[in-house]
Amino acid sequence: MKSGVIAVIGRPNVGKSTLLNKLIGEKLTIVSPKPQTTWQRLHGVLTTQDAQFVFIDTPGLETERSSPFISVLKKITLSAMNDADVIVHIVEPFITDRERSIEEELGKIHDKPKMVLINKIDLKKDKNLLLPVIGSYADKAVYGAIIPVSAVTGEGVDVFLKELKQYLPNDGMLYNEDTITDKYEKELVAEIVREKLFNFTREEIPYSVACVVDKFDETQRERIIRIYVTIYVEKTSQKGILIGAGGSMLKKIGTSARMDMEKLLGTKVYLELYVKVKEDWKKDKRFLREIGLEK
Ligand SMILES: Nc1nc2c(ncn2[C@@H]2O[C@H](COP(=O)(O)OP(=O)(O)OP(=O)(O)O)[C@@H](O)[C@H]2O)c(=O)[nH]1
Ligand SMILES: [Mg+2]
Repeated sequence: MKSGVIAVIGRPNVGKSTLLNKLIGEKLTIVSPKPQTTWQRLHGVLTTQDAQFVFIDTPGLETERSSPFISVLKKITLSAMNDADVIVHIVEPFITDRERSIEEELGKIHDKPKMVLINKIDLKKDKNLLLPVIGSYADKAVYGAIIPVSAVTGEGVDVFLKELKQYLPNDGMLYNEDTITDKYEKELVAEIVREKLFNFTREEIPYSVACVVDKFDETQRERIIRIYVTIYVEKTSQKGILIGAGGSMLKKIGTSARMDMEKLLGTKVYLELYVKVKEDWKKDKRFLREIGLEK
């Protein structure tokens, strides 16, 4: 049995989280069409007959903008890269200076194998158009393998796992064979609410909210789990938008989140959402620790 830890990195929105969910075959980590959806690192564990792959989903690497919060996210990605045995750089089927800048950073890491996955190939009808893209990632000889994949259709994922297996350094397993993640259910449900905020709200709102599970009551688990979540926003004006006219927005978020939670937890869920204002929560180290974004 071979095993190893694989950091899945890349620019925001390239499909890192979608790929991790596809690999594990469960919706573990949240996905949205907006950049910078993932804030946490999350382990997704895939155990096959002769190998155990521990994938780490990471926040997207922002190469052009900077802010104290972007630095917090970057630190999380760097820590995952540090802890990993293999680094997998996810890109879309093109190359720009932003991919080049990540490639350059990876070129400085000599003690770990690196691969690049060219994702979203389902969007390229003419596969011949991929050849120059593959060529441009081969240019600098940073990557041990360059593999076209689609995290949505699953195309290329087998080839990727086969190649990746050769790089796994350990003998034996790192996690129990039936473990699929390092996160508690309570942490996963907070993320589900955040995903709905990313999918249903606009502009700065999704980037201003943090979700905390105040209570996760599973004393009657067979019948129902009762979950109470507080959504923290940065400004009073955001609270109004989030609640919506007559509570309509909050209701929409709650219904959709509850359905996903029921799927994840395999039982009925009663969900209550509260909205509170917490100015400058992004600068509050203690709060960031509480939601798992600081050590
Ligand atoms: N067509 C297509 N869309 C994809 C594919 N993979 C991901 N997407 C879409 O790309 C968008 C971003 O996906 P995510 O998985 O959230 O991307 P991410 O890299 O985790 O993004 P951050 O967490 O923001 O860094 C979503 O709308 C996905 O549905 C793919 O293989 N094909
Ligand atoms: Mg993500």
